Amino acid sequence: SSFYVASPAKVSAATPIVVSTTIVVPAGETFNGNGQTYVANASTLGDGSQAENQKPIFRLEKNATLKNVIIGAPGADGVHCYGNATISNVTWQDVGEDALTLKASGTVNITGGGAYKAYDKVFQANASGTINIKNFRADDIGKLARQNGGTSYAVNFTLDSSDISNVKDSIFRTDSSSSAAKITNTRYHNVPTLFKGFASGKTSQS
Ligand code: ADA
Ligand code: CA
Ligand code: CA
Ligand code: CA
Repeated sequence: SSFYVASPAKVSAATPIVVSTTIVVPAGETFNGNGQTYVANASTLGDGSQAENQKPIFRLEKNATLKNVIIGAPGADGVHCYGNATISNVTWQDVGEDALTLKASGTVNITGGGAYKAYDKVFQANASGTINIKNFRADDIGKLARQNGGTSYAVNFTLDSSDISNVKDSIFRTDSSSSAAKITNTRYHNVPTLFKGFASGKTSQS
């Protein structure tokens, strides 16, 4: 027979880029993902479970920028920032062990994008510094940001003009009496606690 069957229109998203070795963004440089989706090779970087010591998909050296990236599953250990970083329009569709870690002191400015399905933490501060989150969406998470447990250095957290929903624990959590957190102009749905562990006078919400 001689039926002619047309190919279906291509409507699905492009195939994800499977990252087998951490992509390093050198100091001061910008990595623009142009909206493409990146996932970890589970056997080399990590399966995105709650097991510690998975590797990141992206490692940003000081003053690097990551923009227009979608991180899919498995997300492994997400993004590691060694000092100041700019994170613009990055979406974690299914956060792995966590989404982003401040590994060396600096300021991380996260603008736009979002994070979904984080069993525990989205942003993890393992060094002193500042984490500013703006125009962000997060849903189905444990905590939005957490200073590494038992540490006493200072971390300043801010959250502005964002939409946060379905949180199990809190927005910001620390064990350090010198850390601070400020939330402005943000919408919540099903968020039990905004701040956990901060000293009195170190938090504000408006
Ligand atoms: C946990 C763990 C830390 C560190 C952190 C992280 O808090 O206790 O040692 O691994 O996760 O950076 O994911
Ligand atoms: Ca962890
Ligand atoms: Ca997840
Ligand atoms: Ca981690």
